[in-house]
Amino acid sequence: MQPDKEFAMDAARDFLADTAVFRLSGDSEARPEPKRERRRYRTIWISDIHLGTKGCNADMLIDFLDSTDSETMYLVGDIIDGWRLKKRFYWPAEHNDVVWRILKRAKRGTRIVYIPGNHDEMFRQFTGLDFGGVEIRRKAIHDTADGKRLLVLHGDEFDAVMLAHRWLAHLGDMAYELLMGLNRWVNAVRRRLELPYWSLSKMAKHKVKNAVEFISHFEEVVAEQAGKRGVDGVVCGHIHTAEIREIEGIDYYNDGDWVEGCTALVEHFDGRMEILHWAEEMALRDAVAEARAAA
Ligand SMILES: [Mn+2]
Repeated sequence: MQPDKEFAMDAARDFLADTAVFRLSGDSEARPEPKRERRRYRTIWISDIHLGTKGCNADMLIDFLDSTDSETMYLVGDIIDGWRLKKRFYWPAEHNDVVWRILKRAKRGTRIVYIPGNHDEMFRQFTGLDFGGVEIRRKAIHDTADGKRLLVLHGDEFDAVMLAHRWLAHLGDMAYELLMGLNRWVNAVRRRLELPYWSLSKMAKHKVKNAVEFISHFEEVVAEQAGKRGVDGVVCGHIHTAEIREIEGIDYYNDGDWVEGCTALVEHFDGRMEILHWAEEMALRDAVAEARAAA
């Protein structure tokens, strides 16, 4: 092993030990994987999980991971919220279970590419290395089954270009945290009333004109930059807004988040792309099971 790689591995081990990420619940997950038929996809993209924060919807993500499989899986950044963890340590068993499931996927043969984002940028120093079958990369090129070249990156690299909107992003951050707190309350009540999961900020985002402008501007900037790099399309995360949209001949894909939207981007075996809204998928599955039980 090269000395700098050795150094990086030591640093990685120190970081993981510091944040206690991999030593909290022994050597396996708290909740075993159920034996369930899995939907198979060619590719899965997920991002903005924010493990280590209360906002993370780990339960729903675990359900998603237990229900799907793919040849390749991209983790498109903000998987672990390193900055938040440094401020206040928060790491429940379900967050460990997410990490275990991803590592087990790699062991079973799924190619896993991890592209750290701005909240887990401490992992960017390990770009080029592989940990337990997980490739850490700054960005990636994905070739779809129908011959399209897609640039895959987190998306914060365009924050500088979005400078004009930065004050809004800041304001947005505070409002967002407030909203997330409210979102948890609303859904705790809804759960008790046996009502389905409902995304408050998803609604708010679409109601607030500025936020809508910010999002569409971000999408245009990302698509334009991707076009300059000569690819057919781009996959990113970062703004927690799932989308499939063509912008001036460039395919723009955003896989959303697992804080409130709970979405994943998938590629079918024929190259067709789709956004899965997991709360809806779970509700549908429950309705089918209920109907079967009643029949
Ligand atoms: Mn981000």
